[in-house]
Amino acid sequence: MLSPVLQEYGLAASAKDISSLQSGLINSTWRVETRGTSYILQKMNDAIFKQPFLIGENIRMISSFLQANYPHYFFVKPVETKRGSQMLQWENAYYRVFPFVYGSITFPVLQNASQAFEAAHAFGTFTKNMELFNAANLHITLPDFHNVALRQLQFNEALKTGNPGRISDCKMMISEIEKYQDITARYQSIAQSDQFLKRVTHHDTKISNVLFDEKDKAICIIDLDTVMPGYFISDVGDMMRTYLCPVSEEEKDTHKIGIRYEYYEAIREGYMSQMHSLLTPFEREHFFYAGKFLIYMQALRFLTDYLLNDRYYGATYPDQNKVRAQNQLVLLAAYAGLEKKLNASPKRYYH
Ligand code: GN1
Ligand code: MG
Repeated sequence: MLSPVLQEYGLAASAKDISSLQSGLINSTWRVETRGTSYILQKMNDAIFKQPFLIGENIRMISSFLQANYPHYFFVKPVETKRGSQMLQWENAYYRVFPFVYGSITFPVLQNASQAFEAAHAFGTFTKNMELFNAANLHITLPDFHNVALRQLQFNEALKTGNPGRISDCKMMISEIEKYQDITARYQSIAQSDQFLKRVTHHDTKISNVLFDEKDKAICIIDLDTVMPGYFISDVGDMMRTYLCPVSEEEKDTHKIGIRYEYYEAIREGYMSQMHSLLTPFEREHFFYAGKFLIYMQALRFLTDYLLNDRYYGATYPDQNKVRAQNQLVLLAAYAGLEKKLNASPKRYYH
């Protein structure tokens, strides 16, 4: 079924093996082995990315800026089709191909704090290198993606229009959410402040979006679909959400959820070694807040989706989005409880 797509890339004849890769909740991904070379093929979810071609344009702008200003910065560009396009439309779906980076490994969860440092350093370097590029030139591929105030409104709406059985089943979680209204209020003051800047932001800094070499050093970051103008709390927050806990958002056993302090320090060191001098003092004060902001927003998004019958994330078993929301709320409570301790840990910002 993918053969006409590969044909457009001139790969159909040489493709020997196509295997599906489990990566992310939104797009579908395959590894394509051809004689001599491997590729990553992705089918975009156009129910979510309504204008996939804008992603291609963003990546084109970013890659030419980096090539001109940081020629040694390693960046994986999409492979062009035979007609010279970075994205292919075929039967109402959109596809892209990337070269597979030889020797690279990805991790579903982090195995040590040094990987957290490496990943945070890599995402920090990306934003730092893009500092002189005008972020406002990027297309907004997902409007209001990390606008927690809007996510809050959507959640409030789901409480009125959502599945009544699910709403009553989630009473405890719904009242737990109410305890965190200050997170949304704080976001609103951030959004109004001229001391909080919109920069080129990745918006999906999970560990599987970093390619590592066999010595655990980051090679590069991938998955630039959600690169848009944004606040640093989006990138740092998603690192906190996904690196600090020893288990993933899918974990049902909430006793396994906890915060690994040394990973927090590693994120801070890795990111700040690149970004400290660019952040305003007001932004720096919000380093811990970044984690609360993102974990809370993800809890809201999973619970909203559950109440609306899983129409965004889908579910492989009936209560999956409820499990994910519960997981994120437990993580949020654990994280929020450590504010003093994490803020007090020594800061260095070198390496
Ligand atoms: C989605 O599919 P993936 O893993 O790249 C989502 C992120 C969420 C994440 C939660 C476009 O990302 O915002 O944090 O699921 N991306 C989109 O697993 O909604
Ligand atoms: Mg993604």
